[in-house]
Amino acid sequence: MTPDQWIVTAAILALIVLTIWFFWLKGEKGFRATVNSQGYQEAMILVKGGYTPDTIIVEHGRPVRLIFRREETSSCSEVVVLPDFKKSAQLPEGETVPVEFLPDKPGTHEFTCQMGMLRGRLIVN
Ligand SMILES: [Cu+2]
Repeated sequence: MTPDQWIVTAAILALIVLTIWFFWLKGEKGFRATVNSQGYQEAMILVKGGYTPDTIIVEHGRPVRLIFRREETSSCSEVVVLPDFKKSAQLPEGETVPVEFLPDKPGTHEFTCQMGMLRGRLIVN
């Protein structure tokens, strides 16, 4: 390759790196719910000293199913509450509990344990 071609190649590579970097930085931090065959946006959430993942990203207007699995005996996390969607659920230890609702309000919505000590976020786009 001639020096000119080297410069062009380097410039193109730099552009590619910059593009990836830009989108990567711009990307939201959180778990994007996956759409299942019934059209639900689903996410599994492990309840153990907190919520994992603690940030779930969903699209506005499409039904959501959050599947909680509590793997601890601490009574703190016995109940999960989604005040913005008027939802709450008992989470017996070792059981998988689905919570379904329609995310009709864009924005960030919290879900917490009954006392508000454990916190997670649902981001509706
Ligand atoms: Cu609690």
